[in-house]
Amino acid sequence: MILSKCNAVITCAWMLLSLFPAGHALFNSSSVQTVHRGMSVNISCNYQPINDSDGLTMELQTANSKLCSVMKSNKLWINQSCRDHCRFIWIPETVHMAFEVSNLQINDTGIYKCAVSRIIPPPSQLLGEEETFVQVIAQPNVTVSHERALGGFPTVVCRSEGFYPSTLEQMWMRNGEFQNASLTYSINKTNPDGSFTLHSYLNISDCVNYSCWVNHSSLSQPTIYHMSSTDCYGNRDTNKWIALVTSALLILAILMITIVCERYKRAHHRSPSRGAELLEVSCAPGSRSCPHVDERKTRSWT
Ligand SMILES: *[C@@H]1O[C@H](CO)[C@@H](O)[C@H](O)[C@H]1NC(C)=O
Ligand SMILES: *[C@@H]1O[C@H](CO)[C@@H](O)[C@H](O)[C@H]1NC(C)=O
Ligand SMILES: *[C@@H]1O[C@H](CO)[C@@H](O)[C@H](O)[C@H]1NC(C)=O
Ligand SMILES: *[C@@H]1O[C@H](CO)[C@@H](O)[C@H](O)[C@H]1NC(C)=O
Ligand SMILES: *[C@@H]1O[C@H](CO)[C@@H](O)[C@H](O)[C@H]1NC(C)=O
Ligand SMILES: *[C@@H]1O[C@H](CO)[C@@H](O)[C@H](O)[C@H]1NC(C)=O
Ligand SMILES: *[C@@H]1O[C@H](CO)[C@@H](O)[C@H](O)[C@H]1NC(C)=O
Ligand SMILES: *[C@@H]1O[C@H](CO)[C@@H](O)[C@H](O)[C@H]1NC(C)=O
Ligand SMILES: *[C@@H]1O[C@H](CO)[C@@H](O)[C@H](O)[C@H]1NC(C)=O
Ligand SMILES: *[C@@H]1O[C@H](CO)[C@@H](O)[C@H](O)[C@H]1NC(C)=O
Ligand SMILES: CC(=O)N[C@H]1CO[C@H](CO)[C@@H](O)[C@@H]1O
Repeated sequence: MILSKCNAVITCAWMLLSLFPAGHALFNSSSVQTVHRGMSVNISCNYQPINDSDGLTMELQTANSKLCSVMKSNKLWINQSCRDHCRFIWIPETVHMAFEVSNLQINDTGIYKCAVSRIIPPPSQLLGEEETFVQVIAQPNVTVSHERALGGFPTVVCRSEGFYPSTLEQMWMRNGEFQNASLTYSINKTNPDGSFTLHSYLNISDCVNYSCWVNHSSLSQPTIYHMSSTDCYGNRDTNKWIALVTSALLILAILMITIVCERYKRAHHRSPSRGAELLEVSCAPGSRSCPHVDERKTRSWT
């Protein structure tokens, strides 16, 4: 469906060209194209046909595969084969031929070659080829957060994930001033899709404005990611609350054990044989500290 439409467009375009005088330029050059992941690139074939009646083939190749090839015969473009995400572009106004490769992924980085050959009349002859280096880049996804720490000040973590190529600068700033890099601990890893991830840890000793400065070729300029200081205090408050609630519950438990034990101790004084049995039953499942608490409380209260 798409191919037949394409075929019609190409044919139509070629017919349009026939109305224009054909150029004589025949040259090659090398160039670099930098493209964000998921975007498209046009690989130009810097060749302009000399003779309408020539039979030509145009091919888009990478180091290890043929992505697309188109043939012109009898003034018609015949689709031969194009892989997914590849198509032939023909602009009659500028007599421009190119291949478009869309939805580029990190592993699509490499050299692309467009080659034009004449097959009719024989012998076949390479008329021109152009190499383009396509550099796919991927932006880091940056997050700044605290690692939970019970008591004391936490560690702050800056995570730059899924970037490509691997060169990335990541630095910590404290109140707007760069921190000495020797204080930072970093982990660098490769993701399954070929992108990279960099985590930087910084032990902090105060709750001020910490931010993460990141620079990468995919960013138009270095970017600073902030972490609010209230966040830091918030975490410490949470820790304090956890500690407070835990202590309160512990004290309550000790008090209850003490009261229960005290009650049975008194019962034991009144009726020794029955009391001893009851004390054993009530204290055994509670804790080993029961008789200890019992003794201490007895001492302090009497
Ligand atoms: C054109 O391509 C040929 C062979 O690939 C190479 O030797 C030549 O230097 C290229 N010319 C330019 C201007 O790039
Ligand atoms: C490639 O060329 C086509 C036709 O000129 C144009 O529509 C498209 O936007 C171009 N794509 C890129 C990525 O430049
Ligand atoms: C184009 O090719 C045809 C057949 O191969 C030939 O007769 C004709 O002279 C050529 N024209 C030009 C301008 O080279
Ligand atoms: C960035 O990472 C966060 C957390 O892992 C995720 O929710 C989000 O979708 C990511 N954003 C992009 C653009 O990948
Ligand atoms: C991460 O590791 C790769 C491969 O080992 C390396 O090329 C790159 O420079 C490292 N990046 C950083 C920011 O350390
Ligand atoms: C970073 O710390 C190291 C060791 O503590 C020190 O030698 C170096 O001068 C410091 N660098 C800066 C820029 O403060
Ligand atoms: C940060 O603290 C942890 C544990 O307290 C320690 O193991 C680590 O070496 C510290 N890192 C730096 C860069 O000081
Ligand atoms: C390239 O990467 C994409 C997505 O990351 C994956 O779907 C595809 O299989 C990879 N291609 C090759 C040849 O490894
Ligand atoms: C932290 O830095 C941000 C951005 O520069 C600023 O908006 C905020 O007021 C600062 N907070 C404190 C507590 O200094
Ligand atoms: C940021 O990175 C780009 C490319 O990686 C580089 O050209 C630029 O000088 C860097 N900027 C700063 C401020 O380091
Ligand atoms: C030579 C060739 O592969 N031609 C194909 C062009 O596209 C149409 C429509 O997809 C096919 O039917 C042809 O076989």
